[in-house]
Amino acid sequence: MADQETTRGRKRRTPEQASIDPAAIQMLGIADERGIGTAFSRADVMAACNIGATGLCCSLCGMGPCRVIKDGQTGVCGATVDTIQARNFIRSVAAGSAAHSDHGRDMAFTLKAVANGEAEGYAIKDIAKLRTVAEQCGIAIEDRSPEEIADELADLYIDQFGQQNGAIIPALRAPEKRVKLWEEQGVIPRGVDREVVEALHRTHMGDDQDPGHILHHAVRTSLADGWGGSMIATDVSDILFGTPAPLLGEANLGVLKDDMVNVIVHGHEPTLSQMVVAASQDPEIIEYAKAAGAAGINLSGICCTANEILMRQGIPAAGNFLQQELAILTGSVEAMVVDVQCIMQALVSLAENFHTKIITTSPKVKLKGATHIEFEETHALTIAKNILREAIDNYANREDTTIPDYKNSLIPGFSHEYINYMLGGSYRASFRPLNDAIMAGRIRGVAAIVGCTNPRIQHDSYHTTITEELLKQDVLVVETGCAAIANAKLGFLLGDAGLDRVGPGLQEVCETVGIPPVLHMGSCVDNTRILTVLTQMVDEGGLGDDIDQVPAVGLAPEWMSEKALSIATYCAASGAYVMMGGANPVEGRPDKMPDSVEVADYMSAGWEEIYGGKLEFLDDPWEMIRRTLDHIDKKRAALGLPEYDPTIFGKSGDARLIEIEGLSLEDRQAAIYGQPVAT
Ligand code: NFS
Repeated sequence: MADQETTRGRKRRTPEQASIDPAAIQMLGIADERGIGTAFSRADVMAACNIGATGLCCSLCGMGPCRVIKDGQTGVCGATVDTIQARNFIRSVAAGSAAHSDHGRDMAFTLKAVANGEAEGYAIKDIAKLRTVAEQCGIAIEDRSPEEIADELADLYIDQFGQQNGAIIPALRAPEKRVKLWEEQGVIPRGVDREVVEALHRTHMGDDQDPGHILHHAVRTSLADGWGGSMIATDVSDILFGTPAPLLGEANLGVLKDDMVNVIVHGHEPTLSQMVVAASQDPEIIEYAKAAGAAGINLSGICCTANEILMRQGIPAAGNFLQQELAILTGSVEAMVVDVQCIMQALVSLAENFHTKIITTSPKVKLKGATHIEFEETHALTIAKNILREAIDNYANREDTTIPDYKNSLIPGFSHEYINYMLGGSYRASFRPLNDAIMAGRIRGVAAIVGCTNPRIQHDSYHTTITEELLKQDVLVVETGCAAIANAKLGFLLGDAGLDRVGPGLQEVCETVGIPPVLHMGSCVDNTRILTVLTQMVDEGGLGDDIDQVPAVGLAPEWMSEKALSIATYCAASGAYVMMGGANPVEGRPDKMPDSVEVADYMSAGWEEIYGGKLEFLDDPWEMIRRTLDHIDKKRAALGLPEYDPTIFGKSGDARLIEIEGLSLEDRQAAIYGQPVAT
């Protein structure tokens, strides 16, 4: 592709080539003017190593690193390219699974502390969800206080990490047929930590060398994430902070304010950010900000922390992954408060050009040169207030600011509970209308567009190209993570604003139910909500008896993190067709070995045969769109559903009313019912 050629030639891209987001383009211009580097410019001058990027480098022992680039070449130990690629891949899956799951573990510990009155400022917000989840886990709920139930649930969740044998409990929520398949294949995780540790053991020098066998364990390790650690993280976040429901929010750098103390929370775990939200609304803190000459405190988020507080409290998102540096470049950020994951080390040196304080808070993550204020749940609110005071004290040091005048409104908060409710109404929550719409062909199928942004791809461009086209093709889109923020910035996540850009059948459904055509379902750990929706669609009936039969596809068009590889693997093993855009970590073949495609083949055709889902890496958004539609149509045909035909829809709902306006009563009745209605 043209952009990549440019990158390989180590020429700098213009801001317009680097991003499609006008706010990002403006800030990249300022970075260039001031000679300040960003991930975009570093990606331009740092060409990716094409030996490592395509999986041809093994650095697992001191005899190497070995680069397997010639026909017949192996590592010093004899390791073949397939073994090396499978080992590198599972190590990434293990790291991704570990990151999500450790987040889930911390949430479970917070639940335990809250249940025992040991966590300052927290409470059990969603008792209904606590009871539902506890019951699903076999915990008695009758005549017990929320704290008693939460205490037992927390213990059960904590046990899922260290369990040695059996099956982790949340995995059993999958459709019956899927659970049976996993049992037959021997991939149900025994315990979250056990699978991650075993992945590392198996890839130590001299252990597992059969690529298929290694990838088999990659599946088990990833399921420990999606149907284990991440699912626990989502459950506990909802119990403690409330299950999301639609509300109004805003996204992009334009949410920063010139006359207020701007504090950005960046990272992933909602334990800290929720407390910063609470502290920012404290009258004493607001007064403190006013005394410093500001109009108040303006809180916003970056990355998945943004999604957590956006979908629960409507706190604006300043941007997605690639905007963390750009936010600081505005000169208007008093403090960027980070916890874990997706935090660039470059933040500290970048912030030295401005007054911005980078504040680390997790005992697991420190950045040299940053201020460390360690977060402890026992006095969380006090610490959150201290962090905000630190930011307010820094307001006096602010110099010139350039805040881009770009932001867009959105409606986030589509938890699976809410989708169920909105489709059925309060007395009959149900997925029936969604299934019916798919079965009738009003909705052609469903696409989950998720994951990161990556400076090697024009920022936001794959996300938005794919979303835009699939909506025209009547595909309902659900989103999480940085993908959701990318499309929010383009206005797709706001009911009416996006509806003139979607196909006729999908438009009818959106108008009837009152939803945007793109549903924001949360952060990356909340991809588990998508698993739950797919399971409930299967349970509702009419779309087969397992996830692999549902006309649905998963896409991570601009992936970059190891967490994305874990998500992709558990989705494929759950029955979904998953496409990743950009770099393919199992692509490389030594010269003259074009037929040897074992690892890539195994993840595609091999997994499809076993799990009905598959994983592919593609670097062309239009090819991803083509394959998405092909797959959806193939699944529709397999279910015996009518062929997708957009010409038969778009004549009911609001469109119909507009069309018949001005007709006589009889003619209107004839238009609607085929004949006048006798009175
Ligand atoms: Ni997901 Fe969320 Fe964004 Fe990618 Fe990072 S924030 S956990 S990994 S970059 S989507």
